[in-house]
Amino acid sequence: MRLTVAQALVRFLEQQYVERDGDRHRFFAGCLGIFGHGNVAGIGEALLEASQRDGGLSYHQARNEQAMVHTAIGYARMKDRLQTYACTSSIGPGATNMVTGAATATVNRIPVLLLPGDIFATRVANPVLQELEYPGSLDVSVNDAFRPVSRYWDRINRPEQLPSALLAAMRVLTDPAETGAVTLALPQDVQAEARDWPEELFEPRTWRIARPAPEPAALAAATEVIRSAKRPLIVAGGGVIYSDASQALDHFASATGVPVAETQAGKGSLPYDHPHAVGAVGATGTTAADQLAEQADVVIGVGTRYSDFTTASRTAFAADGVRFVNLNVAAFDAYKLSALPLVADAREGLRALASAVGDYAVDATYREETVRLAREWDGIVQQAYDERHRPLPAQAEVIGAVNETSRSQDVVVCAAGSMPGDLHKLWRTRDRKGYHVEYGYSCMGYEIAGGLGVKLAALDSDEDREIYVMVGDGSYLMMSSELVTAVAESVKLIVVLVQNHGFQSIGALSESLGSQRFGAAYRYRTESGFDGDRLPVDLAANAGSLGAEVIAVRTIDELTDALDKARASSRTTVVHVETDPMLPAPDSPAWWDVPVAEVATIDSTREARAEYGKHKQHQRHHLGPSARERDES
Ligand SMILES: Cc1ncc(C[n+]2csc(CCOP(=O)(O)OP(=O)(O)O)c2C)c(N)n1
Ligand SMILES: [Mg+2]
Repeated sequence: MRLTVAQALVRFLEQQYVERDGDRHRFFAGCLGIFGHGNVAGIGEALLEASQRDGGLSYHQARNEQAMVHTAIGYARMKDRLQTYACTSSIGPGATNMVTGAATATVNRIPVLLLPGDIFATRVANPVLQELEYPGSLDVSVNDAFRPVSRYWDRINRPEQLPSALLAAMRVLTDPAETGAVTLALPQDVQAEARDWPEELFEPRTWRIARPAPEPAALAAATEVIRSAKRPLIVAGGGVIYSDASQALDHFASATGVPVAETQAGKGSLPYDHPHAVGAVGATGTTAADQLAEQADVVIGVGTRYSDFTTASRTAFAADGVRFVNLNVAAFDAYKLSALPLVADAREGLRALASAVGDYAVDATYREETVRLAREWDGIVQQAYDERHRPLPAQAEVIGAVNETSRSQDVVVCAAGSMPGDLHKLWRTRDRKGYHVEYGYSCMGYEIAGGLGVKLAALDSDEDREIYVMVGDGSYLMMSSELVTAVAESVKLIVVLVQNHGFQSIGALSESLGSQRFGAAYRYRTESGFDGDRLPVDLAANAGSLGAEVIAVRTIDELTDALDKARASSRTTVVHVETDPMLPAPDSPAWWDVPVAEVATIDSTREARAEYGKHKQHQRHHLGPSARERDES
């Protein structure tokens, strides 16, 4: 078949399928893109042809290249990584705008295929517009910046290279241990070059998503440690969700009585009111999970990468001789914290463990303790939901109103600011896909664009889900552009825009570290800093100008009414609510390691440094069971 490189690439993408548990479907839902001279006549032309044939790859116009990667991530995460979008950009700034998106995907282990245009392979006309010339090598372009943030990176300098690059890209995208951003840089001249391709390249190809089983010896060792545990705790991460292991987790926890705590990506592994759920763990954890973590003798990590938020910067698991058993499909994560590694799919691993531990169960007092602690925390949550602060509500009340007016299958989406921590602790998740907080990269600007991807995924799966995007004023200002895309695609989102006049999460952090909220508020500059009046910024008017319906509210009662209206509407609706940033949500005493200046002229900094030093003493390296324990065993 005689096709251009771009036409061949698009035809190949159309024929890629994945299969898991007997379910087979296309891997690419479509291609998001913004055109410029680096892709308009190459990939752009190929997508135009695709739009004119049955089953051709669909094209979706985005407003910002970073945002379109977020949309692809939101989609792929909602689809448990079994389906995603490709993203095409021009060269130069269009391409580098995607670098942050690539990092977001790779940190979160979410598959996205990035197709940045690249400078001429032939170099006849160089430097092309937007080419950054690197005097030390004409082989370098800005697209080399994708290398460290991609799990596979390639540049197609000759048409003949395309087939092997495509197969390598698919292997990585569909490998649960390897997956992340895959970047194929496409020089703009090569995209338009034609060649005779072998027919086999365009035949349907099915990639089976592996569910590796644990190795018997590793399973036996893990079983022995778990059976010896008096105060075990499961830390459920994103891997539980992607592997669709909630039922297996429920079964394991119910049979053994081991309590289940959740990371940000793992929240929703069990419903919040499951008898063995103890909620969020770590720096933004519940008092229940964090107290159990502190005293746990065996921590069973399932599908978690143990970020510093999960381990409270390695202070959460404080018991002498605490051991870790890590069930993870990626060996890299399974070996963390000197754990006994169980390299396997989460669902298969949990099933194997459930049968291997036999009649093991925690004793009744521990079980009662976990239930009591979880119940106590739930009471604290209800109180936080029900406070009626005046004149402005607390953020926790806003979360409560959204939670209580949403249905169990609806999805809350968030990424950065003070809301992710509050949601982690306070959101009552009732559906395994009901909680979608991007906290691997905590990328401001993910919220609306990511929410759009979540909604597209729900629509494609014929699922009736409202998507509640919760976004701070800071994140909104950084990237609200995809409201326009949602309007253009007639995809409905409910956006709850929380106005608190600045980067208040960082303000609170700054204050706690003795830096006096420096640079965190949105105010006019005066001679002494940004401490003048509040800015006359009207984000409600801004959202309206982008084509969304807007409802501005002042109280929680008004918010509840507005949320009802937003749900009844068929259009994307932004609910604007102002909150009091000085009303923090309830929390556990957990710590987060953010270093404070060792010397300073400012008293508040010196005091914070002294406090910092105290916390540092509790930080653990987790290099393995102590020598004494090794001798005993
Ligand atoms: C792209 C990006 N830049 C900077 C940060 C650091 N950061 C984390 S939260 C935050 C402030 C967010 O402000 P807003 O959305 O208003 O939420 P609030 O903190 O007020 O709750 C900043 C600057 C980040 N996470 N992402
Ligand atoms: Mg804010």
